[in-house]
Amino acid sequence: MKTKNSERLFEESLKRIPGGVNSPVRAFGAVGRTPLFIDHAKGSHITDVDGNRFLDYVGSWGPGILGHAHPAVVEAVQRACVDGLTYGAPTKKELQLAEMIHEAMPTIEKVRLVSSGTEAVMSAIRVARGYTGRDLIIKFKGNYHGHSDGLLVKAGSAALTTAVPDSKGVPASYTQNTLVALYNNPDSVKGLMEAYPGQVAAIVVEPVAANMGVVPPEEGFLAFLREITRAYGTVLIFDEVITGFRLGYGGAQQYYGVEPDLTTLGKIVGGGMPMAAYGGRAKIMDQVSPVGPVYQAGTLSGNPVATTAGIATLEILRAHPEYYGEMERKGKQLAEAFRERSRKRGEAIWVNQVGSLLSAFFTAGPVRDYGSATSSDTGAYARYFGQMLENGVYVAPSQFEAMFVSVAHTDEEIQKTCRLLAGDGD
Ligand code: KE4
Repeated sequence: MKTKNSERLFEESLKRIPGGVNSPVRAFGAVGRTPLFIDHAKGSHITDVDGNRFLDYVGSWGPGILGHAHPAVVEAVQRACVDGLTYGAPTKKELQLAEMIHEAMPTIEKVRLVSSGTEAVMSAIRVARGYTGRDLIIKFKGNYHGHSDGLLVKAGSAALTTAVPDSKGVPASYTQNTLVALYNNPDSVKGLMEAYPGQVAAIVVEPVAANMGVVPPEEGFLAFLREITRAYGTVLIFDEVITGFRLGYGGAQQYYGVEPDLTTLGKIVGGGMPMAAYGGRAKIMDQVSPVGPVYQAGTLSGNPVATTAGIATLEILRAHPEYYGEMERKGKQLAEAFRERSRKRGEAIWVNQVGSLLSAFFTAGPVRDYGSATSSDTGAYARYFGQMLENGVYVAPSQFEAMFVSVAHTDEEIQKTCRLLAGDGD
């Protein structure tokens, strides 16, 4: 596979951009290869600057649920652009998108549009603290909620102590209000809530974890979180930046039937443009300035072009509920192909799949939390990544990311991938 143009661009980018990329995972560090610079994308495929065309299972880490450059979305954005790119003033599109979000997820009685998932989660936590008057938050090991200081943490030494920074540049004082629990481990949550009774403002959770690879909630885990937060007057925040409009039009909260107090959204809600959102119960969201005392603002919040892309995307998903069943069927076929690969090759592979989200962990499994996920053989994953790339299939360049199926992946493309996964070549 020719990659000289990507190599040249990468070399030059390294001089101007840290790591040559604008987000670390894109650097292909975990798979030991030169990152591919993408030239264009359409439907289920991306094409790099050397003309290599790939079947894309990254989909920009989630936004690409309709496939790349969906004609209706592109047309709507093109039309919106000629009316002006940004006004810094309210528009009817923001109200239209807010109504669509509420209609899809009724727990979101009021919503603020922002520009990234990081901003959405950071703001939701601030609102939860403002609403409860408490400082502590609980997050889960292996869950990722963007790069705001208080969330770039790892568990402290003792189980019940506050977290420590997981990044240089984050002062320890910024993480002393963050506690870390274990995903799918109710006792770890109970221990923290009992150790800090009435002091925890919020529990923030990925209702399906997708940043340690895909790890679904075990039966009753989300309902347990709902119960214990209610008992302690703690705000339950579902970080649905990935699962929102992905697991179904109503997201994980509809899929699992558990209602959070606040929800964060991103990726799909912006249709591929820089937009995210946070929202929930009106009594909580009315804490937000200018109505309430919790400040949050943004120059490009609710940007008219981004809201257009989001509205066009959600309109298509709303009009086609059958898409979710189709994507789930394809996700199951891919999961089965990985299991067949494991049987045929005697390779330790554990697959978690929920709807159009899946991850193959190169470990015997079961993978149900951070510890079991990180027992994976990342070298085996890197070899699998290289095999797929050489065969024209682009999967996440990291064991700890998800594989995304889109509406645009055809049955023929899924079958081709399954044959490749099962080692039957093309
Ligand atoms: P952004 O700030 O990257 O828009 O969103 C942060 C975020 C928040 N919550 C969840 C559950 C997320 O998955 C993310 C971001 N996801 C990663 C992929 N796992 C983005 C990819 C990247 O960092 O380049």
